[in-house]
Amino acid sequence: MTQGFSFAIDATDGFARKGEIFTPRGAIRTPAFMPVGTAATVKAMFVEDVRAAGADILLGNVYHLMLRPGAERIARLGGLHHFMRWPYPILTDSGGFQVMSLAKLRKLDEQGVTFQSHIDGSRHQLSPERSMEIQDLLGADIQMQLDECVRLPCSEAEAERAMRLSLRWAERSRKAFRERPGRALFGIVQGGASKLLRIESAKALADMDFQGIAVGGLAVGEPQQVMLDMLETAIPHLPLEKPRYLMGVGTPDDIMQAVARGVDMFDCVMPTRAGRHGLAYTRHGRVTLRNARHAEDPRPLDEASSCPAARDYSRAYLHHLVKAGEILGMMLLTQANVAYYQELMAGIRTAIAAGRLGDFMAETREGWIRGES
Ligand code: PRF
Repeated sequence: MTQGFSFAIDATDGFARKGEIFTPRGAIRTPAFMPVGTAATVKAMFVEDVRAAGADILLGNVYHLMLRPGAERIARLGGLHHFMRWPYPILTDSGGFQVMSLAKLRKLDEQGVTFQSHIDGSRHQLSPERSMEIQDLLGADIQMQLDECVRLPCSEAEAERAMRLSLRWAERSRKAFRERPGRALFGIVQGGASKLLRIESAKALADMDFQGIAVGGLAVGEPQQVMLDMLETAIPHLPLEKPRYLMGVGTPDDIMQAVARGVDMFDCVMPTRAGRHGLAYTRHGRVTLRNARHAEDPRPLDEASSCPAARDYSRAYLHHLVKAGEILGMMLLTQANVAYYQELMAGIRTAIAAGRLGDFMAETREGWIRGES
């Protein structure tokens, strides 16, 4: 166990857990949602507002930061926390997933991935060892092993090859991880849509010295039920006492369903990306502000929200800002969405503590449906 990093569960409801991860940079209340801060910024938001919305931890990306401005440069400037003025915990993703979705001319072999930058075409290499070095230079509190995520659907043979490669990279990542007080390394379960492969991956990672375990390779094109089946299959083989992180998920409903199956942490671009595209997530469901029906609607997104963006601005004004392509529209909607996701997580945690997660999920879904007009 890494000194200075710990996880304590204080309530359970079925498979769902409520707890806290303790790090020297602060506590992370779980189940937690991590806003995505890909390029050392949660796009369109001040870090003070991200914090005020209730976020305990942000996600950063090795892939983007190694290309621009560079991990060594960030280290010289005092590390990622200081650079972006976020003194609380940061988790960094290892880069493989982003290489596969963003880079050009990718080549993957046993050693790692070679690719061309999507920014300027320059050539780069990422191995488990280099990814760990970069995450150390950034100063990430929670670091991720390098893995290979295959898109679904894919053949069993392809899923098996990527899962086994990811296990070998897990070993290499573990060896290369720079142990420092309060810093943690998470392994990543792969295995496509195969229950047997998922179980094998989960068991192998459970036996390795990780401080937490992520489930990767989901929300990559499969129906929600397949994702939930894979979680139900893999999670019973993971250690009870370590945090579990479902990578890149998801919609508010995905999150509630995954929590009910024992997931503790999430990240997703959905609230921030949707905000930049005129889409709001609220207690009353999704609101497409571009729609003409909001043009003269004086009501706010959510009169009861603690977020000023959701509570104090009319839908008519937000509609106008979005239609006019005004930057403030993106800022307000991003803020409202990040706040909604954090309110949802707070509601989930309270419900688990009260042993009423099922009721909370039903009430929350009812709110989304009732609000649709
Ligand atoms: N692996 C890594 N990062 C990820 C994923 C993965 O499988 C996903 C899949 N949803 C999102 N982000 N390293």
